[in-house]
Amino acid sequence: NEHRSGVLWFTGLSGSGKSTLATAVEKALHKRAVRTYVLDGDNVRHGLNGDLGFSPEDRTENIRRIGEVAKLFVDSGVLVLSAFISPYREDRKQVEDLLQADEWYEIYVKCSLDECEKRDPKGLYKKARSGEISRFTGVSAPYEEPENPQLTVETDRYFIEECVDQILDHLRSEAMI
Ligand code: GGZ
Repeated sequence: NEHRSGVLWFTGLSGSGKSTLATAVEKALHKRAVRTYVLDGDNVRHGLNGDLGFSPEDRTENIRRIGEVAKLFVDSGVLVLSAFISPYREDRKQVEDLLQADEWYEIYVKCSLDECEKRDPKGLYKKARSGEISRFTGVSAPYEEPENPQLTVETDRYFIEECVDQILDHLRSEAMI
């Protein structure tokens, strides 16, 4: 099964659904025999980036290393699905610049802060509001929305399955799969 390697870069607030979407898209791609790898906090922030926190400098370094790792996977022919807040436009641009134009797909996982806070799956927004967690994205740290993402999926308006279909349609239209 022919497919081009590249990076689907999911960016958005905590609780917007980045990892859920990346995993669901991966499952759909596996049915089409596409080789994939999901990079997210679970497999990166504990190991490779275990030394990094959430200061602006650490977030930048977090994204830089993830970008380099994603590039290695792309070189090996894999389609990478990366799910990090990646709040800074400049940091995302640095990753984009590591790749060829047709290897980079920025996907904005758009969800209102209000809805993310309602979901609050790990209770982190609550802790951020009470001050127990400082510099929390959307509450006490910035999130810079993408200006020209290849695709925006609105998880507060559509079901996850619909967002997955939107992403697959886009990949097909780009002859990625
Ligand atoms: C934002 C934080 C913070 C702070 C811990 N700000 O919903 P989660 O829990 O599972 O996803 C969030 C994750 C963000 O890590 P990233 O590597 O994606 O961030 S960045 O791209 O900005 O480097 C959240 C948890 O870590 N978390 N403290 N202060 N999210």
